[in-house]
Amino acid sequence: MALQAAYSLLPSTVSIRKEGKFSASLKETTLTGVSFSNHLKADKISTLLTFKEQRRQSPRFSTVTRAQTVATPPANEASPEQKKTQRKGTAVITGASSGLGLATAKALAETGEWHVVMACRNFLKAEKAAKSVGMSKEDYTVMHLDLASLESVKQFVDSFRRTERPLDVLVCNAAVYQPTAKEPSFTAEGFEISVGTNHLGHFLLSRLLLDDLKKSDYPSKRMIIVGSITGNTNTLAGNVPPKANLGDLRGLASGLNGQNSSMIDGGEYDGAKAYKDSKVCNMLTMQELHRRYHEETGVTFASLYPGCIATTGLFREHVPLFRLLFPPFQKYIIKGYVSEEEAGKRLAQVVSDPSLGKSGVYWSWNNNSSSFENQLSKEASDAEKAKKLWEVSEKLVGLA
Ligand code: NDP
Ligand code: PMR
Repeated sequence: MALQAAYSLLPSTVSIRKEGKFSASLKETTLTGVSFSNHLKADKISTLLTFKEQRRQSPRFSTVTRAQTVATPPANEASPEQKKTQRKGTAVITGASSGLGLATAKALAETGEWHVVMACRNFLKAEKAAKSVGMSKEDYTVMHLDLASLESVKQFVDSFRRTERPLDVLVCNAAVYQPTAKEPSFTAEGFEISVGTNHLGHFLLSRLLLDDLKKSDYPSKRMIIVGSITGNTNTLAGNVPPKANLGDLRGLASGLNGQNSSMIDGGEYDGAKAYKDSKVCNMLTMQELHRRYHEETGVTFASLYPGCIATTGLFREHVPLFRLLFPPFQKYIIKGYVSEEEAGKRLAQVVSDPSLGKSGVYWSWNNNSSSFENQLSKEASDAEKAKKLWEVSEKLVGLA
């Protein structure tokens, strides 16, 4: 939290030291918010930063890039594969009433090839948002979904099925971030709200809608769960305290209801950490879905870091000074900033671009807005942890 105050003092050099774990210095750099190991040459890295923990965790850190750059045509250019499609695709996007979700809905609707189901907790806000970005009535449907209630998730699935629309792509995008909360708040079923909404709500939704995706005859069926750099401790952003850490999942296993703990690792409540933990859960869930279902169903499972969209509603509960300084900090110092529009185009590529059809991938974009397969941190790619998370989450949402 002390770091937030540091924004008021930010010069062109940023230094962080925390418990001797790492130190980093940024000066005249062009950091775009992607994993250093993918992005900077080894010689630059060594002059820019000493990243002891990273080196300990990943011997690959000092070697440059296994990332693959893929040339991606703009989302609104129809590929031959898309042209063959007889009907519009249907994409369900959670949290499409603002920020990334809304920008993605708009980008998809504009192609004329997608009908977007905006799955939102605030029906009126979503309707207004769709109108405000100029989406045409025939390109979207707003449906109620409150991810902080498992009952609402089930009702949404029932209502969606009643529309008799096929499901071709599901985008799990909605999230809450409570960095300044002193005490945890809880979902309808009593789970800490960040993990309850961002992970458990989406976990149930994705499990229930997998059957619907399976039934789709669309050429490329996809399920996308939005991740983030801040959950990945193989990056500088992921090393800004408090760091994501699920531990042995003891807090989650004991119900995440504040009686034993409201944190997945069983520790003291920290709203910023709870959000980052939830993003690790999102990225682990995507990989577990891939391992369990990709071959059997042909569904592509993917996650992404769209860039730092520093102006969205995600930061609505942050202190005013943070909201003032975060966008210029990201634009001019970190150079990780992307506009909502650009981020929406990126997520729309993961939805529909044939060149991003590979399953099990965590996508990121470089300075030229070219997509590449990024590497997840040790924890966010831990298959054992993903399996355990899956099993514990199944129990909590009533699937096991
Ligand atoms: P926004 O706050 O603009 O969007 C979040 C959306 O989630 C809103 O539409 C919000 O609805 C919705 N939402 C929140 N709680 C619920 C709920 N209980 N049920 C249904 N919907 C809910 O933030 P962003 O656009 O920035 O965030 C979108 C995604 O992008 C998140 O997954 C976030 O983790 C990720 N991300 C964002 C980054 C950034 O820099 N902003 C960076 C990396 C990842 P409402 O409008 O009603 O509040
Ligand atoms: Mg970060 C490469 C550097 C980088 C990137 C790409 C981000 C992205 N951040 C970076 C660096 C730093 N941040 C540094 C050096 C600092 C210390 C001054 C810093 C601080 C910081 C704070 C206090 N950053 C933040 C916060 C938040 O509250 C945001 C957060 O963690 O939300 C969970 C955030 C973010 N930084 C990012 C991104 C993308 C965020 C938004 C969070 C997300 O959705 O994951």
